Formats: sequence, C-alpha cells, structure tokens
Amino acid sequence: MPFAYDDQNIFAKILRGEIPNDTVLETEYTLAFNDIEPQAPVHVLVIPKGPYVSHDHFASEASEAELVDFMRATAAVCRETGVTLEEGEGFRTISNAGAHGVQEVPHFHLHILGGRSMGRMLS
Ligand code: U5P
Repeated sequence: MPFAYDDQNIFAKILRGEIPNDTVLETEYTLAFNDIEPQAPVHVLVIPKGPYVSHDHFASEASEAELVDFMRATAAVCRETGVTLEEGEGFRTISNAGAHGVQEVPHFHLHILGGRSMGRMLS
C-alpha cells in the first residue's frame, strides 16, 4: 500500500501557517516547535516541511538535502535546549508510526524529550 498523506492533519496546518505554533527552530526543510502538552521539561517536536507520514516514509523518499537538514536541525534543537551530552544530561527521541505506534498526528515527527530522567522505556 503506498504512503497516503492527509494534508488536513494539524501539522500540515501549522506548516501552512493556519494554526500558530511555539517555534524553537526553523530551517529550509525543517520546523521544530514545543509540544502543546509537554511530557518533560524539554519536549520539542521536529518535523520535515515535506508531506511525509512516518519515519520510514521520510527516510525512504525524502531528498538527501531534506534528510541532512532534518538531522542537523534535531542536533541544533538539542543544543538550544541544553540537553546534549556535551552540555546537559541527555535526552530521548521517539517517533510513533501508525496504529501500533499509536501515532496521533499523521505527519512524521520526532519527539525530543529531556530535562528529566525518562526512565526505562522497554522492559
Ligand atoms: N501536538 C501538538 N500540537 C498540536 C497537536 C498535537 O504539539 O496542535 C502534539 C501532542 O501533544 C503529541 C504530539 O505529543 O503532537 C503527537 O504525538 P504522536 O502521538 O502523533 O507521536
């Protein structure tokens, strides 16, 4: 089944400027903003501006420029929020996909969580 992107999802509306967001960082291909319901002192969502549903969709179909920009943007967010291993105590990244991943918004996003211990995720 091909990837199907719904351009009425809430992050698409944020990217079109139809809904406000609390921007942390913006680059040519990537937007990072604070999660509206933060689960940790640092909870930033990093999204590509392109229409990708999931991590695997993005990783398989985005251009190299988009991929590099996204990865560098995540690093910049970690630096700006002080959670890097150089300056802080670390962080967790999560990307939920589809029904089993319990993905709420069907536009690929990476959660960056930090500022407290996240505890063990898998047991
Ligand atoms: N979210 C926002 N802004 C919105 C709608 C949702 O930040 O306008 C956040 C939710 O709080 C949630 C995330 O943490 O988007 C969607 O996560 P996921 O379950 O799709 O991974």
